[in-house]
Amino acid sequence: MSHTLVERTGALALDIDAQRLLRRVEELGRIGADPATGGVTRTGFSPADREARAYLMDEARTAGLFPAVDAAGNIVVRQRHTRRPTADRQVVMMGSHLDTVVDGGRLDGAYGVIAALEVLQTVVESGIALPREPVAIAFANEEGALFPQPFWGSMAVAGRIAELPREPCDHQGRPLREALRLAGGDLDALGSASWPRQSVAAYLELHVEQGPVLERSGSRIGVVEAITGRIVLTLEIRGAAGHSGTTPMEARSDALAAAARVVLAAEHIAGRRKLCRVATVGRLAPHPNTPNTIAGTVRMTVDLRDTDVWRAGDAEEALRTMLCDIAEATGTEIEVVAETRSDPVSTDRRLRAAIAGSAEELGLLHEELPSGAGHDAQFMADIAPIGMIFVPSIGGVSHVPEENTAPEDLVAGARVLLRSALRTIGLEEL
Ligand code: HGY
Ligand code: MN
Ligand code: MN
Repeated sequence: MSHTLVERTGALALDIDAQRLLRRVEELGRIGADPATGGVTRTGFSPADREARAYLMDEARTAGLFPAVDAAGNIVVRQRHTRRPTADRQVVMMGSHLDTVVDGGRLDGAYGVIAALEVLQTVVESGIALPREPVAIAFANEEGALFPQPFWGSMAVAGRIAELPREPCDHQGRPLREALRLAGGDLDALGSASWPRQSVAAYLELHVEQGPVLERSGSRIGVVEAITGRIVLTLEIRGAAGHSGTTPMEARSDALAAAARVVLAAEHIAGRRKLCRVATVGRLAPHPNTPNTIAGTVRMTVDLRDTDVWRAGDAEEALRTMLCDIAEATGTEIEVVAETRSDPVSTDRRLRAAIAGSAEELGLLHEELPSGAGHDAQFMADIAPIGMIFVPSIGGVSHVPEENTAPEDLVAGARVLLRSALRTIGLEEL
């Protein structure tokens, strides 16, 4: 692996400021924290998300760096010169997301953003001139927990503007336009958030594993080989509301009873038939949701995942067939009212080698593994080679208040990100 372009600069001797990294992780983790549960809620473009964004931009400015918000609401942090990147003035981008799920953890996304800022600040403070500019980014609305377009910001950077809803709304139908403006974005200028072709030489994302693999094997670093594909169908089930006491069973079109069958169908598709790796109903909203009224409508989501796009497709087809059968059996109408898709992607061989080589140089046991979670990296793969670094999750849990990673692993991951970024910046053949 030739990274001589950087070796001569002495940059590979740089180290991050571990205490600064851990301080920022803790400070950021307090924003949107719920003392009752210990969880963090910073759904995309919510007031808590805006507070976290302001924190990141303040830290960047204090570090003498230049944060800027693009039209999609992404925060891009650069060093002094802000010349527009082009194919012959490339950047190496590092980042993740600040937004969270509801009552989630303080590391999912946020850790990767703080580590990217730490790496950028370390390089800029060294004064070492590098052949490519390192850039840190906080992608907007990766989770899609409030406004249900996950990977919003990375889709915009990757130029997938056409795939974004024209007038996006949250789950209650409230428009995104104003919330995006308050975050510094502009719904009418989304196209300006995409980066010129070839301007990003590579994208690296550091993230907590969110699963049990590294903890079980004892590896300190995960070299991600592929990121799962994901299909999320939003269903509307329409039955007939009615009095729970006076409506005979045979005269009902119970939307919630139909929804229950959909939940079991999703479990059956992945759990029993194993058509895809996992299937989950995470959101289920009956109306009117009162004890003595038969539910007239239900809104729910079905999340299907697999690293093989054909298997995910087979699972979707099986589900759609089962939805027809359930509708007929329950006398309801079941409509797919929205769907979001992200294809499985592989990481770049050269970046995997840079990550593995960096872990080895730092004496850290590492292994290759797939990601069962989706990440902004899988959209950045549209415009650049991608690499992903995992650190162990204690108990293998995430998207819950108990999400945690040992401080020494947080520091180790950031050190691998620094070294991998420097190796990548020095790669002649990108
Ligand atoms: O859902 C996911 O896989 C990620 O957390 N957005
Ligand atoms: Mn997540
Ligand atoms: Mn994440």
